[in-house]
Amino acid sequence: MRRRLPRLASVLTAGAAALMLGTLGFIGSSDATLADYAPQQAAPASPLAAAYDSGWQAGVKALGDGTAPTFPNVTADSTDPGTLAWVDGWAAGQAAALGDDNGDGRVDEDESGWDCRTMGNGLCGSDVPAECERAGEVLQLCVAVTSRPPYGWTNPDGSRVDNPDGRTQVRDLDETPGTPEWADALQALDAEYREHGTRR
Ligand SMILES: [Ca+2]
Repeated sequence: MRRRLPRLASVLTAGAAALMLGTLGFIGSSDATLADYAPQQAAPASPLAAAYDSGWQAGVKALGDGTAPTFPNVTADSTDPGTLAWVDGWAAGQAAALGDDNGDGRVDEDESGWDCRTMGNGLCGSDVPAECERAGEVLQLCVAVTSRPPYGWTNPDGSRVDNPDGRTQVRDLDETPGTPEWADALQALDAEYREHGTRR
């Protein structure tokens, strides 16, 4: 998690915050007031900055260990500049805590809050061998095939088949990585391993 300093400039984008207040039931059932979130440190230069900073702290506190942004449950005048600054601070504080670098409410793969172990396909860059870099939609299949050890089997007629490890097999494919034909070839390698990979 990374914390950035509050940016007062985003108070100027308060129009977006007002829309959020209007559409998400901000005015309504309530068990807290703005007074509950009074600034806990020396007052910044202006009331708007103080409201923003207070909102930031309240937002981070309300987020706790959560992984998705939340909305403040307080009653306030949604046209008041101080309220808008406070809500702006709330959203910015949560975005910073979550690592949602562009503040769009979602942590995407290229953002600092992304955890490759638990998000998306659960694969981290270091888990993806070079042979699978262009795998696209069949990435997981490719990673599975390339993870396999060398294996072989003896046919009923006595002939012997020995396959190299999965990475070598994928590298040796004639098809161009990323094409449907290549995906079909991966499927074939996978099927062959499932059929023969545990026999000796
Ligand atoms: Ca984002």
